[in-house]
Amino acid sequence: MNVKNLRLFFGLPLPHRQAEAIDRWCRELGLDGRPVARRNLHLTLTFLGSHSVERLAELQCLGEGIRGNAFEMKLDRLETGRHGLVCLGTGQAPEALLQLAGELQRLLRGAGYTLDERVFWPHLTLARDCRNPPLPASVPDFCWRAERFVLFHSTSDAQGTLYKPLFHWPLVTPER
Ligand code: 2AM
Repeated sequence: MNVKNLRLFFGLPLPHRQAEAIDRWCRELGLDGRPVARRNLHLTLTFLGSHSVERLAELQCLGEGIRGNAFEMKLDRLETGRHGLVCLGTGQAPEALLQLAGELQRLLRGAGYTLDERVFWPHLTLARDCRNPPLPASVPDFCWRAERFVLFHSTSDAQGTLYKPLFHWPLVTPER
């Protein structure tokens, strides 16, 4: 394993209760692909790819420089994507989420990172490589207050994939 290079992404972690509820709901979909483990459920803000450990200090500073607002993250749609991806999406992406993802991308590009050119698509992946469409027994209706964002390190070994939080930063509730 190359320990000098880390596969990294910024994302929103899920509170334990929501992860449990989503996992329970997902099991009832009878998906035939590779499910995302409950401990790894998250919403990606921006994916960085593999970078040297030496860049972590710079990424920590970059995260610290972001003043994002907290928001209600609603997941109320079942969506599908490329390569048999099944995920939860949102009917209305909060402005603060779009601002956070946009600000991260702007700062990262400014620091020389090459990012995905596709338009930001807020989604929480449930499973990959599904061949048959999911058959939901109920409409998804999940919501939590996003109060922090995280830099994750994605690791894989014989035990499976684990997204380890490296640093986290608060999202603040604006005063009225
Ligand atoms: P996905 O859920 O749409 O598959 C960790 O791998 C996270 O980063 C996943 O949520 C994954 O998105 C996202 N990710 C992985 N590879 C990516 C890529 N090449 N471009 C954008 N996002 C990626």
